[in-house]
This record gives sequence, structure tokens and C-alpha cells, in this order.
Amino acid sequence: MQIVVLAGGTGGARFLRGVRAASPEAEITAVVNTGDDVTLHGLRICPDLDTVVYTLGGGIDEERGWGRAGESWTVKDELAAYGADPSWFGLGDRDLATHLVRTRMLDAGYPLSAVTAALADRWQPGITVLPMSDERVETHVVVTDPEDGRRRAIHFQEWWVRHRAGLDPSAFVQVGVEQARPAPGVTEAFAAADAVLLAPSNPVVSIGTILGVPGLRDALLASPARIVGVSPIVGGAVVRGMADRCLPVLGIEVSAEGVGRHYGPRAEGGLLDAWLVAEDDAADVPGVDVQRVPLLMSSPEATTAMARTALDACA
Ligand code: FO1
Repeated sequence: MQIVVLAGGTGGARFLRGVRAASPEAEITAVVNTGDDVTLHGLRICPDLDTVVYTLGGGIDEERGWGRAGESWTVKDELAAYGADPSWFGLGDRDLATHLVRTRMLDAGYPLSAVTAALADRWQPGITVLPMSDERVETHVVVTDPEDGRRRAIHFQEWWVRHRAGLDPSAFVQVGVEQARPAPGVTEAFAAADAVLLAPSNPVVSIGTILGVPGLRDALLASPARIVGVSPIVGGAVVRGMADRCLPVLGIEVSAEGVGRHYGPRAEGGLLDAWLVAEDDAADVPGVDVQRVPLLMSSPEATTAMARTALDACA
């Protein structure tokens, strides 16, 4: 069985771990958001790719949901001592090795997909991890500066990590997306899929960014597989992250129904054959098979059960 999962950060990675547990024999391909990627201190950092590879490879810090377990911050402190900006981004000593290897390979001319495969070789995630594109796409956020009221664009990581999404966003811009193409293996994975899942990741800056890569959405919709989405909004609120700060910018209601309607019914040009929402969330999404199931990834068992329900909905 071939399963393709569109995924972003921590929630997407945990969901992928559940899919792997629910269907251990399946060939699973994750198509991962790279819009969060950033260059800091001369290093290329790919948060969502690293979070997926670390989570499935057993290297993730479970409490933070990103970065490496058993981390230390000596280099970060030394950089701060030099006044080397930015100091607001948490670069762990172990995590730095990943960025050093990635940056060296990118500088040598390897595409991001090859770099990701090389890094994943150490971690053996048990799934294929593909960036959405080998071309650079970076999400920038247009915000209004509270001091001078001027509008300016800042990198998603500065908005989220430095400002905790506290600056009001008026637009999300995926810089470079027009020149991007699906990474090698992405369209092939959709064509061979028996099941396609939209992980409970941020519908705007994760799932939305992936679908914004020219040609990717068409390849997804040409898949013979059913497409099943999992709501990232549970009980009317985000479980983690900042989707509640992103959705209103696109005029999407912060609810399981709102996101389901935004994704839309496949029969009418939308994405969904089925939409999984939490038991206490009502969701009227015309043209889509809505199923109310437990959605909190509160334990590996709960996550596996949720993934199994999503896979059953693909059958
Ligand atoms: N998230 C934070 O909230 N604070 C950090 O200092 C931080 C550092 C960081 C370093 C490497 C990495 O792969 C991820 C990191 N994240 C951090 C998470 C990152 O902001 C992700 O893009 C978001 O979690 C959304 O996926």
C-alpha cells in the first residue's frame, strides 16, 4: 500500500509517526513544507524537514516538539556573547550538525531532496521524506509595526519565534514560489498513491504553502487515491502553533468546519473526499464525507488510532 502525507511541523511529524504505526507494511511518502526554511548564521535551516526526520528517527525532543533530544546550547550562548544576531532563534549544538552538513551539501550543489535523503539515511525514519520543492520558497509575513505603524515583511521564523505571532499579520507571502516546482518523486508519489492524507498541520503556512508550489495541487488532484484531511482545529481551537493567527488573514473561520470548507470538496475542484473532525466539533462541509473521531494526539496509541481512522476513510 502506498500512502502519501502532506505535512508541516510538529503536528504533522507526530501524525506521520501514527501513520507509520497504523500501517507498518505500507510505503509512506511525506511531502513536507519548506516555507519555514531560513538561513541564519550562514546555515540553511529546514525546520519542518528536520522535525519530521528527527521525530520518525527517534532524535526529536518530545517536549519542545522540535530540535534534538539531549540538546545543549553552548554555541548559541557563544554567538550571543559575540552579539552575533539573531539570538532569538534556538540553535542547539546537536541540531547545528544537521545544518552544517546540509549547508555544505547545498553549497556543493546537491539539491535539497538529495540532502534530505542523505540526512535521513542516518536517522532511518522508515518513510520517504521529500521536500515539497528543491527550489527555495520562504514564507514571509507582512506585519504592521506597532511603533511606527509602518507595514513590513519579516521572515516567518522571526514572526513566530521572536514575536510569537504577536505582530498582526496582514498577508503571508511565499517568496520564490512562482519559480518552484515539485521536488523529484512528489508527482510520482501522488500518481502511485492508494491513500493521500492532509496532516493536521497549519492550513495556511504548511499545507497551503505545499499546495502553492506550481503543479503540485494538480498532481495531487490527479491521484487515483482518495484524499482525506485531518482537522488541525480541535474544539474550536488550535492544538499547538499559530494557525488561529493565520486563518483569519485568508478569511477562514478558526473551526474544523471553516478549514474543511476552505479545503473544499474534491468534486467541485477542492481537495477533500473526507474530512476528520474531533467528536465535539460540528462541521457541515457540503460535498465532503465528514467523520467525527477522537483527534487529540495525546499518546502514541491515540495517534495511531487517529491515523488508522484516516486510512480507513481512504478505503
Ligand atoms: N521554535 C520556537 O518556538 N523557538 C525556537 O527557538 C525554535 C528554534 C528551532 C530550531 C530548529 C528547528 O528545526 C526548529 C525550531 N523551532 C523553534 C520551530 C520552528 O519555528 C518551526 O518552524 C515551527 O515550529 C513551525 O513549524
